[in-house]
Amino acid sequence: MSSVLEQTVTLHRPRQAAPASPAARWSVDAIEALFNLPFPELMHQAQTVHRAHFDPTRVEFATLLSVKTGGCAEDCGYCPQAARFDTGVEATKLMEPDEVRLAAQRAKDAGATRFCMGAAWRAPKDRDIEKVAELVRTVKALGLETCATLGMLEDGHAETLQSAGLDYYNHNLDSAPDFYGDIITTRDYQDRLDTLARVRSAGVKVCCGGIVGMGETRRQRAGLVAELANLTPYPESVPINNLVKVEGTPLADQADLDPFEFVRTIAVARITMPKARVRLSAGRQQMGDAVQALCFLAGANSIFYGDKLLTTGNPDTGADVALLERLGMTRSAPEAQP
Ligand code: SAM
Ligand code: DTB
Ligand code: SF4
Repeated sequence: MSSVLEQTVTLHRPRQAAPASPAARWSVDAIEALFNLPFPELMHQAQTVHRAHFDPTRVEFATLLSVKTGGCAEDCGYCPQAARFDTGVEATKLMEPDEVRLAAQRAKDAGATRFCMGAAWRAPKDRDIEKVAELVRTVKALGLETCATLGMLEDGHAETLQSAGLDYYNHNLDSAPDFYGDIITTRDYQDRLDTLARVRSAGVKVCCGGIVGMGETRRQRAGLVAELANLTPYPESVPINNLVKVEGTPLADQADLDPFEFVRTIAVARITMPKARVRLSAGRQQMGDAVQALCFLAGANSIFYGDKLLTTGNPDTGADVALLERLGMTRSAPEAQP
């Protein structure tokens, strides 16, 4: 048996070295081994990586707006906006630029630096893209960073959005490839990867993450992080969502994920994608302040800021400002706009 000293020394030595070059791939085994580390060791590694690239006291505020809600043809098992689930979400048409301008101005006045527009589409049509491009121009003119999440893109769509001033496109892989089919059947993993490739080649930055707490195993959480970290390059923004259980969806009665497992997921995302904005995304309202603080310590440096996510609740802005203040933290300053 090893001595206490030997055990301590082992614990303080990183057990899982990062891949040698950016092109090297993270194996699921290596990522699962990070998940399996003792919590203090995992947190230490995550904080070391975080501090090498970011000021750990700063958090980005990104505000979401659902510009086209509900009525979606897809069957994503977590989603309140799928038409086939009876969730009480009413379908709306795409919002007009004036309405979006007002919401974006309010978000900016409240301290947001990024504004993300979500639409419940399987895939936008050419004319939808033209209309969203107008919304992007409107938001960009206010001096905010722009992001959109509209579903699968066809050739040329990402280029049109890029020309309008889109900074980021959000399209999540959502889960590990070997769990994905349990949650979504109407589009496959490769469709998602194809959209991400189109976004990347148009010169739009990639925002891509997933959801945990859907009944996946720890190895499958490692599988999701491996897919994200092995994208070349890895996404600039990585939203980690904790499932929001919505009545009427197939996942409404899913058992809660251990909060420490959520914190571990944030830490592992931070270690494997050192320069990404790791966003503590959906699920904060159900999480409590202490778990959120642990997520910041694990390397999360972005939140969705505003009373609503797309259709479900989010902590109110005053509570978020107060939480950061209690922690001696502040929001990130806007990044330089080109
Ligand atoms: N329809 C587009 C799509 O699927 O790409 C864009 C909007 S969709 C609502 C954006 C993301 O929100 C999903 O990929 C999923 O990760 C997240 N999301 C949706 N419902 C959620 C829930 N109940 N809990 C946590 N995250 C959720
Ligand atoms: C992301 O990863 N999470 C956000 C955003 N990207 C679009 C959406 C969360 C949605 C939570 C459920 C709802 O409010 O409808
Ligand atoms: Fe539709 Fe997106 Fe919801 Fe899936 S996640 S049902 S594609 S809105």
